[in-house]
Amino acid sequence: MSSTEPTTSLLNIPTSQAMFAQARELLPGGVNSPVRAFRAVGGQPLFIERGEGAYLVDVDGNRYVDYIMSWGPLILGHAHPDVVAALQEALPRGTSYGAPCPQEIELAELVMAHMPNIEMIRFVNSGTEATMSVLRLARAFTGRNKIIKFEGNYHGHADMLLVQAGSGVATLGLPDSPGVPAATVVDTLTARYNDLESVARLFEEFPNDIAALILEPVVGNMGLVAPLPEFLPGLRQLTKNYGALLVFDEVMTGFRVHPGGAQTLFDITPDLTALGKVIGGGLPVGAYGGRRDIMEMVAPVGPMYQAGTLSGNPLAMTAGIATIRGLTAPGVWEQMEERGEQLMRGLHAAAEEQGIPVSHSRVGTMFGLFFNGGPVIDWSSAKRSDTQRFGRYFQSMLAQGVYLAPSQFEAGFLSAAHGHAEIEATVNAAARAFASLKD
Ligand code: HOZ
Repeated sequence: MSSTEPTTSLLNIPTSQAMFAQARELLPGGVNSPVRAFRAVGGQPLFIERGEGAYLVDVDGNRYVDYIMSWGPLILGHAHPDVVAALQEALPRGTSYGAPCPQEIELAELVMAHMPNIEMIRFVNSGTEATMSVLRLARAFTGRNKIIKFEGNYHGHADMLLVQAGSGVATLGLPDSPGVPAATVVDTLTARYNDLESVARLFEEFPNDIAALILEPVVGNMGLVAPLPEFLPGLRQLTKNYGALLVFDEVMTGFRVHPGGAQTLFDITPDLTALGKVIGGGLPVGAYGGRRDIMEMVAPVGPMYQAGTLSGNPLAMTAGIATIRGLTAPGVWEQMEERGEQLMRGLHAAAEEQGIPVSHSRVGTMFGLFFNGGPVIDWSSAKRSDTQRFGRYFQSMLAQGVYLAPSQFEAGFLSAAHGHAEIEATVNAAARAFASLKD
């Protein structure tokens, strides 16, 4: 893995270049979230003027088919008319009340209708808040302190979870972070994704100490890595055997791999679930929920404290409601699956034709492409990918108007706005990009 200093871009982006120079004086790395800085792929980030359906338009007027979709939330595409109309209707009535509002009930009911394992829910403001809070709850409920997480899984940036993490920290080669006191991670145990033995060993070593096992049921933060068939049922059994809670971090996979999340797709009942992204339709949101007996530990019903000024605010709730209604409207999901299949078939054929070894996968509306002959089943196999080659592929795609995540270790996201034409253009661009990699 290498981190490349910004280089001259192939693109005509003078305004973005000027803005980046200015932003670097004001914001660390010129960005507000590290992976956006393009450090792993060279070049520099684009400054975005607007989003329209499947497209992003930068401040220099260049258009790109977008496969980041704000890192997942925009499953209906940018500025979807129903989401915009709902927000326009809600906005004049205020942005935040710091008091209950009807939209909280509506979104809670909608989420639970699709994820029946969630019997009660608490809305928060980000995925990081959701995972941090859900683990406090798991510890409170079980009276135990240790948690298990997997190498290459990313659950936001709470101290206790910045251990062997994926996403930006994996991209930048910083799987652990300075500033995290050793005491806060002493109870964080790590296992290998898709390796039940590695989990069983931890339970054997600490049979009465593990409060919860948290995972991305389909990992979207080390590229896209799906669970092997026996993995999730095996985790359910192990956690049950040892009295630990199974926590699905579906911040990314919720309403993305299936309208009912990975828990519905794989028919597994976690005790607790963390959500974010899609349920806020592009506004800041997170949530955690699950078994009623556990959720009743949350204050003010129970003693586990967690609070938030903007939690459940009417705008985020409104965007989430409109987004979930849109993605579950007749035919919408099926069409996204179809487009996803078309994209994967096209990428596979193009790579094969050029003799470029890749390993690709798709689960619902998330996809990944590793420059790696595969199989990719865990962080060790993911990190064997040719990241230099990914960087060249990324730059070629960008220059051809396709905006991918600027890291080998992030997933791609489809939306309902990606039509046949966008997919075809993407596959044609990829064919040219793969051809250029042979030089
Ligand atoms: N954690 C997200 C990527 N897996 C967020 C990245 C960003 O917003 O820059």
